[in-house]
Amino acid sequence: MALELYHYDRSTCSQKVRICLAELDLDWESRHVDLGTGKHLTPDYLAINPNGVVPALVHDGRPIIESTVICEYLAEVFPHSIDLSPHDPVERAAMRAWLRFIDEVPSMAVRVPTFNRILHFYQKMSAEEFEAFAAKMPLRKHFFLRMGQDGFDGTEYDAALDQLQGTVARMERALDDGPWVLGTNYSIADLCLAPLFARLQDLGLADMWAERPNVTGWYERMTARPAFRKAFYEGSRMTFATA
Ligand SMILES: N[C@@H](CCC(=O)N[C@@H](CS)C(=O)NCC(=O)O)C(=O)O
Repeated sequence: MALELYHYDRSTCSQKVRICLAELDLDWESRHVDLGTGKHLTPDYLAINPNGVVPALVHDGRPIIESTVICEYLAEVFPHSIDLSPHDPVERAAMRAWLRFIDEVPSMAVRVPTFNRILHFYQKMSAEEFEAFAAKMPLRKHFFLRMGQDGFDGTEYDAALDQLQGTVARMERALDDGPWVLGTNYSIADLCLAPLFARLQDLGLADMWAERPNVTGWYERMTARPAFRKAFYEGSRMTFATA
């Protein structure tokens, strides 16, 4: 099998890549990595992705990591069915500026409300077990230590929500020239944003764009795409059960 995707059903970063694979109409072999049981921290997986996070793509035996990089790679190597990246270098640079922003701002911010809703998982551990668990994270140790077993405090939570609201406002302006964030052409920027909105919806935060007609229309268009539906198969949305 040429393409193997190491991913987790409910990971937003994995969802991005699954949308991209579906848009490009590519067949891939699923390697499900269960974050709940720490499969992303096993030596075998760390040999593929030393950052100990999902997703990772393996193409003909060669690993490619970082969800946004994977999407750009796929669009470059398999451009058959749809152009997901502009040909014009200036437009491509504009797309990459969006991708950088998405990785640096909303993708980080959305973790704060997400993890505050799954604290029960960490609260089952003793303080020592939690510290040992955090220490195993190649990339996320300090994120988990800042969160602690009681979750992110009001200041950090408010800052994250402010960054998410700022993202929605920025999109609303960009979508004046829509229907997609770069204008007429659907691109990797749209499919990287979509899972963040699905997560906010699952968190009960969809009010954030209720008064934003451009973003509302964009999300409706996005979720109507066959690729979105394929990527968000049964069991891939967060339910935030507390059991
Ligand atoms: N910048 C990385 C981030 C990947 C990432 O944070 N993945 C999360 C799931 S969305 C993960 O594996 N988390 C593991 C954990 O929280 O223990 C990418 O875009 O691929």
